[in-house]
Amino acid sequence: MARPNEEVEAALKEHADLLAITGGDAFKARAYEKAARAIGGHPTDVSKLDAKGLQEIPGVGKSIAEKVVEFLRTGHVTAFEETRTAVPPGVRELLAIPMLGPRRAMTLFEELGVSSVDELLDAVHEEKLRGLKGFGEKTEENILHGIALMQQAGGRIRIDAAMDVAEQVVADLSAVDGCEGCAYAGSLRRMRETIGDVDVLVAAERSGPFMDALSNLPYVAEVIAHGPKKTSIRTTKGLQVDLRVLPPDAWGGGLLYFTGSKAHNIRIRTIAVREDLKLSEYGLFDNSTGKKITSAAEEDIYERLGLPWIPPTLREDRGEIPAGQRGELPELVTEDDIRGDLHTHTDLTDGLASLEDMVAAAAERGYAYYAVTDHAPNLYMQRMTDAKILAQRKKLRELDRKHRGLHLLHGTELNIGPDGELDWPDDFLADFDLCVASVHSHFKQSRRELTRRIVRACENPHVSVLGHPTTRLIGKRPPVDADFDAVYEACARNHTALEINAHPERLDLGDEEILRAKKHGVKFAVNTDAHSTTHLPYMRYGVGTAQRGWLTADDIINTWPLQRLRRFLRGGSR
Ligand code: DGT
Ligand code: CA
Ligand code: CA
Ligand code: ZN
Repeated sequence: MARPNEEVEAALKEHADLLAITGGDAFKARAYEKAARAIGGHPTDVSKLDAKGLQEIPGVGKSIAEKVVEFLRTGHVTAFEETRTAVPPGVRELLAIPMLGPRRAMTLFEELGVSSVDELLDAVHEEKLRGLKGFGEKTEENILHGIALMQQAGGRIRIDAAMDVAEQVVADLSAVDGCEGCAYAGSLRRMRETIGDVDVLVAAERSGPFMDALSNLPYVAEVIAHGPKKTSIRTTKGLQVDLRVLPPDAWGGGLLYFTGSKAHNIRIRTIAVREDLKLSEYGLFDNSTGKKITSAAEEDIYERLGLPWIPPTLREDRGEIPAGQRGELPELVTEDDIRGDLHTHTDLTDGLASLEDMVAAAAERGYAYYAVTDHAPNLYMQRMTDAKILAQRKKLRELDRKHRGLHLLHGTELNIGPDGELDWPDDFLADFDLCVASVHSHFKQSRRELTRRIVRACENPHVSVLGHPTTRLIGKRPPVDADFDAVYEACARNHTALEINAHPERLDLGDEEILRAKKHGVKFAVNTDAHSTTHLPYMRYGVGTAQRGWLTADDIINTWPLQRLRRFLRGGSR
């Protein structure tokens, strides 16, 4: 995704929040929020557009377009400064707390003088929030929960943001003279759902030029440490990048060590010790003579330890080492195995791109099939009607004829109501090629209610996929409290696939849940839930998460040929 789009999105969103805080025009705040979202999801780089071009983006009028141009030219917007200075930095800090919201942040400041997360915690514990206007019974609990979520995320960042930075650094350092190899390692190579810092490795004879190059990159805000072995910087967005330069003949040893995980490293080091070998970041050595055995490639080191090469996404000490010793590692799904996306939206509901544009982007990705699944009527704010969805079906069938090699499926994303009820009667659902069903509200029901509700939806014969099953938003909203073993059981029994939602904010199911679900013999679908053409490439994060859950292509219905997928969608097992 184009970096400038995200930066503009963040700037406009902040302004919208600050307007809401200062009691400004609510209409104006909403306009900024809408424009922020549209620009964030715009398929092309907005820094290449002038004010006129910007105004062609839905929701961007003349006044906002001019401010975006100024922001892109100077990095700030003069007209925003006044609102910005009216809000103390501490209140801006409060805005980062999930579930608090701008208005309550301002009330806390005005009524209680609270201007930091710590002060807010004190105020809650001293029961000072009770009786404040707009703070209900549950607010205290929600605030404490929001702060806990924020601190749990502990400065870790979303995988897509880390990936953007890592790929940029790798490209920039690969262009430096003397570079014989460059890659990112650490949690990002293992595709963990959040990333603490980015670890980059370079293979080269001399380290100096790379350490200097990193420190001088334009997006570096601070050099934390600069040395011959390791240099660490912080980017303008606050992400730390660690660089290590290795001699080319020690590449494999270094890559293995710095990929981790630490738990995996400790395990394989124990195997080395048993064979009187020593494994370090420099490679594998004979313990008695100190002579180097091998270090150039990861494969050679694993082989000398009696192991096949272990894919980074499995290196978490979750049984991959004994499985490798037995020759029983799974043949992991790859992005190449994915033949289509089964959960996507258009601007008929809350998507940002037209049906035509979404389909063209899917064709561009070389998919064999592609499902359009706009929201159904029970999400009232989306204003779906029978007539609208049927008109879309007709349009989609026509488009399907124009796209050779890409088969279009007409689906919908149903809303699982509080009692597990769905939007349309069964005979209407029967005419869709595919129904995804998801929970979008009533997250706080009791465990029994939630379990019954989700199971009931999965039992509907027309539902083929349970969308974002736990509804968690990483760092923002916890998973719902349901008996997921019962849900997975019901999905297996009813041939309902569990979604692995690939959006980096969701990654739902996550790796641990996938491992648990697989034991029930259930199938999965890796979907992007794209609301814009720029979201389709999120597929890679879904596949990474599926790999971390030890899944093969056979476990995932959207790797299957169309005929087999269709049998599954009709309710058959294979
Ligand atoms: P992160 O950055 O928190 O998302 O997670 P990682 O896994 O990238 O951890 P990081 O950046 O602290 O270190 C990168 C890799 O270096 C880690 O996965 C394994 C290796 N490593 C770091 N410290 C140690 C250590 O004390 N012992 C061992 N065996 N390996 C370590
Ligand atoms: Ca790291
Ligand atoms: Ca690190
Ligand atoms: Zn969706």
